[in-house]
Amino acid sequence: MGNELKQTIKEMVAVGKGILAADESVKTATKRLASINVESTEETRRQYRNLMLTSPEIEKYICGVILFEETLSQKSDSGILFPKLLAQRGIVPGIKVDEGLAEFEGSIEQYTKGLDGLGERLEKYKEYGCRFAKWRAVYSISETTPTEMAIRRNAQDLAKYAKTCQEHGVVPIVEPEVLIDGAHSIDACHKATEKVLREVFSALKRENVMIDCAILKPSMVISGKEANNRAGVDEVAKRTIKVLKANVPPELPSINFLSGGQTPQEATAHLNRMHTLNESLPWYVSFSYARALQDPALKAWQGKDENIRAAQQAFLKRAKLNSLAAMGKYKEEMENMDLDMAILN
Ligand code: 5MM
Repeated sequence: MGNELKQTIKEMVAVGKGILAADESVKTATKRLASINVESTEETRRQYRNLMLTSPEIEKYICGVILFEETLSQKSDSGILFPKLLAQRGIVPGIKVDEGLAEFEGSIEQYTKGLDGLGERLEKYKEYGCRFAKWRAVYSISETTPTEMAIRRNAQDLAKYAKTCQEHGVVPIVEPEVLIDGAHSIDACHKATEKVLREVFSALKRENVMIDCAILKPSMVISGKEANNRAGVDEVAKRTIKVLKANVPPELPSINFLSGGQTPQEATAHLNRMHTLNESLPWYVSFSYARALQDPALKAWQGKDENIRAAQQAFLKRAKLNSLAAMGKYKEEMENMDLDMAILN
């Protein structure tokens, strides 16, 4: 089992590459497609994922893709099952295994469902070629949240999930997301993230999860979306690295951020700045974005065949820029450059 996990980690910790999160549940995918007035059906979701996953040379920038269960048995336009198509391109297929969120009784806080029967589901997903999994826990910031109770319960469930994955030879991505929603300060986000990460790593240790065979997908330390005077790129990068260094063991191989509602440009700039702080980072630091990689492509596509190429270009552009950011080589002026400019190759 250990060798299987280590091999997957080796393929997913590749300098200048990151993870594409394409694991939107039907409900979320329907919301995304509604934003471009496309009806959400099994076929339109397949078409949209086909567009991204068949983009030329994505394997230069993407080392893993998180899929949603429905996508596992869907095929590309050329008739190849999506997980197989990815593997053929040297990209590791992964799967979201949580079953969404539920509210704690009498509270606005949430926990994540999906531990029941997880082992059996993992075996089924492995038959499709999935080699890593993802589980997301969410924490909202308000005057009274996140509570100790929610922090403890979510950490415990993330650890149980991670342990089960490793027992089945599947690398767990552990995703604790401190939500950006609200008008809170970056300081409030910093404090909440600190508590959440501390509890997550003590739960992982209690559960004997092999830290060197797991990946962390955290949110950044950032001001609330509605806050006045939101912190700039520098402060976000510095505070994020500070909180990670204080709470994430150095044996963890990779940290792949979620974008969590940041604009695509913000998410790229923040990642880049973390690599230009002149700080030594014990882990590989990269991306596992959904919206920050996909939004420009979705807008360019509009559900029309004639826009597929433009949509793929928009997607590749974000993938390339985030790849550069993961090496500290991104510059703001690249946003306005042509995709084929030498600097982007
Ligand atoms: C936070 O969401 C994850 C990262 O996406 P962003 O970079 O857009 O923040 C993402 O993997 C998420 O888990 C999926 O989009 C699935 O969400 P749902 O709510 O459909 O399970």
